[in-house]
Amino acid sequence: MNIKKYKALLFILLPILGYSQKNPLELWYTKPASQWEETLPLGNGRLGIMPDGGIRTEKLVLNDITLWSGSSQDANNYKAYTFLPQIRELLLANKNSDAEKLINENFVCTGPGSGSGDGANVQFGCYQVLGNMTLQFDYKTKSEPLNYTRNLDIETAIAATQFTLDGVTYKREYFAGFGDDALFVRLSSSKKGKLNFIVQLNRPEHFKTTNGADNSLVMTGQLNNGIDGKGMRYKAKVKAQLKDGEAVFKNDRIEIKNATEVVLFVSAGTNFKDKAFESSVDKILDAAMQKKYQDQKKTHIQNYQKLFNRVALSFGKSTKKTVPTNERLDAFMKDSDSDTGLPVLFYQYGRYLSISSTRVGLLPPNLQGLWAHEVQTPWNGDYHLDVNVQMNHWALETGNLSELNLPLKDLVKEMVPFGEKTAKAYYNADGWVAHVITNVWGFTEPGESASWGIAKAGSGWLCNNLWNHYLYTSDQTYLAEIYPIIKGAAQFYNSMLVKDPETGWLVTSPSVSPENSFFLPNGQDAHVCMGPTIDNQIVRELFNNVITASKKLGLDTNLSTNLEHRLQLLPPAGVVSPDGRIQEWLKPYKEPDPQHRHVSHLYGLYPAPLITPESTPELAEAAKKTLEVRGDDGPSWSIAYKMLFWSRLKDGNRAYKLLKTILRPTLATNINYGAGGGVYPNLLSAGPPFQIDGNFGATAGIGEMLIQSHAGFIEFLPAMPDAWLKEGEVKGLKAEGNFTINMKWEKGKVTQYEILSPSAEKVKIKVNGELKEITSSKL
Ligand code: FUC
Repeated sequence: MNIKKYKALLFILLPILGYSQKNPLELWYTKPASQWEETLPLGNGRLGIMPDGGIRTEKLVLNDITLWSGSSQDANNYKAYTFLPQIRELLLANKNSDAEKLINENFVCTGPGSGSGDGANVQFGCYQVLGNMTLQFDYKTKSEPLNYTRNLDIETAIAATQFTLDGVTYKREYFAGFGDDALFVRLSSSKKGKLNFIVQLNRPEHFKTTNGADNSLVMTGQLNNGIDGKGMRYKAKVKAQLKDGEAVFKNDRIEIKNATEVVLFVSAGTNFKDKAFESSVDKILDAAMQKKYQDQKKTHIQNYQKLFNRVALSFGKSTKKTVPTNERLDAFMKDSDSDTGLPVLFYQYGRYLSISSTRVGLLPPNLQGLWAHEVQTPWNGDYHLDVNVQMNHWALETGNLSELNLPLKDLVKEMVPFGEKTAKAYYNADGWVAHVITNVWGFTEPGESASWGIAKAGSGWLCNNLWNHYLYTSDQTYLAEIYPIIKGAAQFYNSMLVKDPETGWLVTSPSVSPENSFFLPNGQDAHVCMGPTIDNQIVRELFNNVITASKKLGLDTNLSTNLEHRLQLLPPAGVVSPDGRIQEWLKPYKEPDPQHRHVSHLYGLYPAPLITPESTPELAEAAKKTLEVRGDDGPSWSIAYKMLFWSRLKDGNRAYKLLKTILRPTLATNINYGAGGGVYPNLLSAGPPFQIDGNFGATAGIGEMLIQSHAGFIEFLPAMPDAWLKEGEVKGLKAEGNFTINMKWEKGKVTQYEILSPSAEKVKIKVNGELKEITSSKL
């Protein structure tokens, strides 16, 4: 084979084999974590472990993505629909506050709902920490350690701690297995027999530890279901393999004495969809212990890299790897342009966090992904449907992790029967609806307070995520699977829309613009309204998608004809207010909080493709004004959302400014609704508190700065900041239509590119400002 042919073959094979990473992709520190937000997150999509790297005591927080308190419930108020006419009349008469009162009395969920976000002991429930594994060391010396480092290598999904004490080097290595489905901690000392420590398992409540008959330490318990205490059951089990020394098993501990090397195996599970979870835990542990540690580690790395190495990125050379990550963040605040490696690391960290916090066949990442260290996680660690869970998935398609969208699809599919009951109970409507929050128990009812709980964009917004996966994969079997879901969501909106007499448009009623409020002409502060812009945009987009799907699948001609007719009667994708912004409500109300964190009325700009600079230039201009007034701050997810908006508006420097804002170092953990988002030293995003949507949103934002494909063509480098123009390379990013993109650029110009797809296809692209049609290369 000649060299040219060999090179071509390599180029074709690379997307399958994976790309090697040019930038060192590592987080590292010179001190143990002093609070949980400094610990390093590891996860295999089901089990999580966060080591703090403590020297004399190490605490490792354990998680299982399925571990929820609460239980399935029916919190529908089946009389609610009888109040609907009255609520709507009050809204038509501009008596929004009276409507809100009536909703609070008769139109919210029954019972405590989310428990005001503190729902661990009510039926809504809460995603909880599985437990803590603590290791208490006895080094038999009072000396202080030297050369301490701890790190997380996201190329291998392995963390490590290392230090020297009295001439002995101690090493710990941790990973959440992508081979056997267990957690692994390997400890070693450079001199024989120096490992002396106690292993314990505990959690803040509902636990019992025992000494398993098979030389193990076992923790079991049952969480509160919000009724009689008999909720979800769990089991966590630890076993140890030693080189030298001995392990003594006591009721609440394993005592390791004089060992040179110890591997701790942790297996865990819950009875969420697994009645035999106790024996599953045992089996997984036994299988894991059969293999040599080095083989286990090798399989782990291979399996992880199958996903991770699909994408490689570089914005030129960066030398900042030599600085610990916390100091690197500080330096980035002062001079960001010289560290082009940090945005690459942050992008790949987002992909790492996705791979680690969800897996096909299981649950999507919740508000904290997979990682929680309390029994009352902020906002119940639930699935918020008014931006947060959707944002958790926005980076996946461009980031070539498409299949990780499927757990969300599964969750939504399971919500449908619950949402059908809710649609009937409150609106006497067809189809299904979900409001603002859901959990693993299928909650679809309005939240407990009208001010936020009556938002009804949740189900429609979820359908946008489901649809995007289709756009990127062109998978017709998948389309057939999601069709009943998106059709049911469209049927709901279609059967509950009412005519606004002033404009003649069909709108939702009652609703809210997520979590925001406005002033009525009489000065009263109100939330509840008719036809907030987000609902109008969601209904428009959803109807369009259902029409497209029904035609592709050759189904439901009558329904799609009806939706085509109804589309004509919907409000436009945006209305420009007298002051030049996109109006958030049907009327140009004054706002108590013009810089409110939610920017729901730009849903049509992102994620939906309803507003683009090319197709709707006036609305794009109005979107810019909206964003200028909203400002560039907020909790991290809000900053990330603004980064995405500015990317779609093709302003790379502004998007970059927002990225820098997200990367502001913080250690704050208070619940924040205003300005002040950032990242913790472990690069997890801070609202504060820790909320993973900021990571995933910013990852999506970087993807959107490099490639956009929502407007009928693939645009290369649509929103590049000056700082990244000099040189760069991208391999393996994806565009709509199942295209894989490789490209290189220099001095702001794309110098090389390649578009790959399963079969050669014609595709419109925009490269260096020029729009053209080319044929893709066969993958
Ligand atoms: C919504 C947001 C908050 C927070 C919470 C989980 O209520 O407005 O900022 O992200 O979800």
